[in-house]
Parts: sequence; C-alpha cells; structure tokens
Amino acid sequence: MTDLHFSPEVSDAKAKNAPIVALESTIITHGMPYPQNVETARLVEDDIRAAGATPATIAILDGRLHIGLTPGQLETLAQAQNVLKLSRADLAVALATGRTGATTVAATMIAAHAAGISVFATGGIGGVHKGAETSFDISADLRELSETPVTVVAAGAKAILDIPKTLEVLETLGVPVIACGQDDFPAFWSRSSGLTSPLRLDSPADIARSQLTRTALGLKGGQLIANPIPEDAEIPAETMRTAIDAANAEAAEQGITGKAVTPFLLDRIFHLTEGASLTANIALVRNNARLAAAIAKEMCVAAR
Ligand code: PSU
Ligand code: MN
Repeated sequence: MTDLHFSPEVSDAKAKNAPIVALESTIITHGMPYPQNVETARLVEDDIRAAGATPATIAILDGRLHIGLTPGQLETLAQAQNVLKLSRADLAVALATGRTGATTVAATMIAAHAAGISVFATGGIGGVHKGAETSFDISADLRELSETPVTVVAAGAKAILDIPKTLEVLETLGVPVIACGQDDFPAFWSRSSGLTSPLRLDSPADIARSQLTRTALGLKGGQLIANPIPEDAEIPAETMRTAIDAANAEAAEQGITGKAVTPFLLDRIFHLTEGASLTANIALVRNNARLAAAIAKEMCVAAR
C-alpha cells in the first residue's frame, strides 16, 4: 500500500475535519511557463486560505505521493525539467519506481479521494480533442469523473477541444455537468461556449448536497462544476479562435500525439496570444479556487 504524505498544514486540517481543496500539479509543470506557474500556484493556495479552507496541492516527488506541498517543494517542482505527466494509467508506475511527476485532473481526483478530500479546483479539464473521430484522443479525465467521487471546479473546457463532443461523452458516462451562475456551459477563456449546460446550480450549498446525494444513492463518480471566467478577464471567442486554429494545425503538422497534445497546444497558444491567454488563465483558476473553497466549507456543514 502506498503511503500518503500529508503536508503539516493539510494534516492539521484533516485532524480538525476542516475544509480542504485539492489542487493539481500538471497545470504547474505542463500548463504554464516558469515563473508564472509557481506564482499562480502560490496565489491560488492563498485564495483558498483567505476563503477559509486549506489547499492541498498534489504531486509525486521521488516516488512519494504528496497531499499538500511545502513552499520549497512547490518551487522545486515548478523549476524541475522533464517532470512526468501522470494520469490514471501512470500513477502506479511512477510510485513503484521512485519517479517525480505532476498529476493531471484524473490522477489528482484519485489521490484526493484516497486522502479523503472531495473538492478539487483547476483551470480546465481534458476532454475530447478536435478530430477525435480519427485520433481517438479523449482525455482520461472524463472517465475519472464517472468513477471517483470528487467535485471538480473548472472554467468549462478549452476551445482547443471539441466542446459538443466533450459534453456528449460526459452525458454517456453519467457525469453531472453543472454550470454555476449562468445557463451556458463556459469555454475557459470565454464565459459562453454557445451551448446550454445540462445542469445549473448557483449555490455552493446545493453543489455540496448534490455530491453527497449522489454518493448516498450509491452512484459512483463526481461532478463537473463549470464556473465561468470573471467578466473583466474574459477574452472574446473570436480573438482566441485564430490562435487555437493555428495551434491545432501545427500539432497536426508536427504529428504531436498522446499526452503531449494538451501541453503543446497550451504552449503554442500562450505564444500566439503573446501571453494574454495566460493572464486570463490565472484569473479563472483563482476564481475556481474561491468557489471550490466555498463548496468544501458546505461539504463540512452537510456532513455534520
Ligand atoms: N487543460 C488546461 N490546462 C491544463 C490541462 C488541461 O487548460 O493544464 C492539463 C490538466 O492537468 C488535465 C490534462 O487533466 O492537461 C489533460 O491532459 P490529457 O488531455 O492528455 O488527458
Ligand atoms: Mn489525450
């Protein structure tokens, strides 16, 4: 059995049954450039603390599964080269062989659940890629949402993905897709994808109760909470489309496949938008962290 290594802060919160919000680490190592990656990670952790919950950033360092990182560990991970990107398929191999790796949404859900944490904040989830009808590129994040009882707060899905297909797969898998505060399903940099969200809940208390009710019904799996980017940080869909189309075309041209696809697209879009995509990304992750903290607090109230 693999031991979980809790940071002192998370260990303390667990002992008190206080609200905890899990955070992924692939966004740090494969989603943003240094030093903005570690600056954002620190800001997001502080947002969660300011909202009255405890952040638990999850990663594997030298074969140890960490639930919560110290500031030094966070800095080391953010600067490290050739860090593995770990999804469900990779987790056990990395642990068994003493590797260092960052957890995706899927792997972070698995680790959070093992640690007794039921709320997780991130930027965007993986989904069905454009051209999936030939590439079969569908993120393991989608299936994880149907298996593991963790509520994931994200700003919807990026328009680098095929959003209609992503919603169809989530429906097939029985994953509740719940927009918060609006009817439309958000599209990461944009508040609307042009598609109506299957479900809508506006209060953290309702979101917490829905997850607990799902589990009480004997249903496996979590929920996807789609939280739109704050208005002042939004980038119009039209502006993003040019960069996204160019990035997708380059990925196809260079034959990028497998787990390299998402990091490649994120990096190209960062450069093609001259950093504007990153500024918006940071704003939406912080917004998601605040909502996740409110949900985690309600989970504690409802579980009492
Ligand atoms: N989408 C983003 N930023 C990210 C990711 C996705 O906007 O950093 C990361 C997350 O860790 C997500 C992973 O779980 O990419 C999905 O990778 P794949 O498509 O290979 O499953
Ligand atoms: Mn993929």
